[in-house]
Amino acid sequence: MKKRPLVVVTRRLPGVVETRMRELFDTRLNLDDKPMAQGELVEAVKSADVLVPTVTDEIDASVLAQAGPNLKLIANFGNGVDNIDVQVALSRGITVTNTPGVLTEDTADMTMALILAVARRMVEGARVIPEDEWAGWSPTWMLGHRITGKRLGILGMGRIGTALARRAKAFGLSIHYHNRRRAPGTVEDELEATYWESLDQMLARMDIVSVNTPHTPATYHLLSARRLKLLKPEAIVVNTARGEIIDETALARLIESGSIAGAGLDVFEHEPAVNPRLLKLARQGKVVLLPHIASATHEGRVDMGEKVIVNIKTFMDGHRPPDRVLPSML
Ligand code: 8YV
Repeated sequence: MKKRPLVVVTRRLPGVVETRMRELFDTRLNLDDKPMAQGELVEAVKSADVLVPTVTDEIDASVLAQAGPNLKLIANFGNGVDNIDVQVALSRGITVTNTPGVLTEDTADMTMALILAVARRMVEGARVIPEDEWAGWSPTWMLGHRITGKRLGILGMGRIGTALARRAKAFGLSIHYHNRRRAPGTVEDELEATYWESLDQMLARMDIVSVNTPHTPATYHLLSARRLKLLKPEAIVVNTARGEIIDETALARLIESGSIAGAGLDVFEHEPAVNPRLLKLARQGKVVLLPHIASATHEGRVDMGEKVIVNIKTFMDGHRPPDRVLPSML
């Protein structure tokens, strides 16, 4: 690869990251930060040596089919790579990298915050004073549910699932998990975690279920209508992974009918559109909806940018970039 590759960045990144990229590469930035239309993405892949997309860019097979011969690396600014058809990219000899590790703690924090927000009715409560509706304290008013002593079922015990488990254990929750592979004994011991080989059996026994698995063809609607019906009526569901993992309409219907108590969602099936049923439930205080901000910290975004730069630089220097996405991860 050339010494100064043409790097096309699809969205605005933190200033320090953009500056460093300009110093190192022939960088084309998206200064107005508008998500690129598919046509603009096609133009980008035709000319770029390296593309730096984000979750808002759909780098699908039709975009990749038009990639120019120079495109050798897609360095995703983000952990999840479900916005990219990685199989097609790899089959065309394009390396794909992501930014794992640096958003783990922030995402786990926000997952814990969502659990507390739903169980303790924080968003409903926080509206009362600004809207001048506080008539004063009452022993039976605005009661939520205690989380200490409850069972948390983590779907996907990777980095973020494990970081969530550490936090949740400190809050007195018992840790249960379902994962493709059982976690090492040392991790289970540390977290006093119970492994459930059967997701269905785990779901039926949990008070809180957290989705922390990547979105792949195998996890699409993993929480299907059938599985969601296995949950207890007191259960709550939180999702800081990807909207597609839950059948959102089924979730909304089950909350409407009282078969599930509530949900805390940071991600949605058709972002930025949000299912109108969920919006209605949010207005009723039954769900807490956040606009995909679980990893949104200044520190995290700079760290992600640095990871992108290291991946590009290593690749340019002829070495294997540290965060290559391999077919076994899909
Ligand atoms: C990022 C995320 O904000 O990294 C991920 O997978 O979902 C988010 O936390 C986004 O992906 C940036 O592209």
